[in-house]
Amino acid sequence: MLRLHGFAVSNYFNMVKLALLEKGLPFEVVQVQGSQSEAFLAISPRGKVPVLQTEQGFISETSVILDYLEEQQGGKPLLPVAPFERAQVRALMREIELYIELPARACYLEVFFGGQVDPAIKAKSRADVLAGIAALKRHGRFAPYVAGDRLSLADLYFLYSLDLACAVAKKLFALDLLEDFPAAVALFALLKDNPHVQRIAADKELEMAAFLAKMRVGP
Ligand SMILES: N[C@@H](CCC(=O)N[C@@H](CS)C(=O)NCC(=O)O)C(=O)O
Repeated sequence: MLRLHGFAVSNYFNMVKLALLEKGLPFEVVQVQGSQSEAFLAISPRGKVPVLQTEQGFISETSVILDYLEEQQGGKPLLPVAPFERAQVRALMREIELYIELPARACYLEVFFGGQVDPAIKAKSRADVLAGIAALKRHGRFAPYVAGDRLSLADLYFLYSLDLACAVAKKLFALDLLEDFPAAVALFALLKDNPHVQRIAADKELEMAAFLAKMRVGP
């Protein structure tokens, strides 16, 4: 059986978990946080979660795990069949990851863990996240899902990245990223009704307080 290593507060872990649940693939969770311990680096070269354990070995990097599940394991497809449409989904995934999640991540220390982020990094994060949101407005179809009329891998990146970027923008920049983005608001509402999304949110809630306490660096 597939084993998914990670923890319920991790947004990347939750992307893979939602894919597994949507596909109806059996899996078990191995509870672990990313680390630089020798033992963990042996299964995840950069020490990050998620990691998928298969019969052949370990796979790290969320987008690669998602591709593997798509190619190998059957279940409900989360990529379209036509190569051009698949490319659009993959481009949207990449755009959300590189231009929204990663710039927002530069500020998680201050927003969630009580630390301080250098003002220059915050200014760059603000500009980059705004440019990323503009790109998503340009490229996303929101019909009603990010890439069209079906749930796809792009929705997993949307769901578990935009929420964090919104928290960063609200707390550090007093900005509402969804203010002029009604299609994104509607998609969040739609996804919130999905029972697998609800289960993941409940699992996350159970672990949240302990995780925040463990990560806290400030007063
Ligand atoms: N590029 C990685 C990013 C995964 C990632 O950032 N995971 C975080 C948890 S959400 C992590 O493991 N952080 C621990 C660390 O950086 O030491 C992926 O796509 O899977």
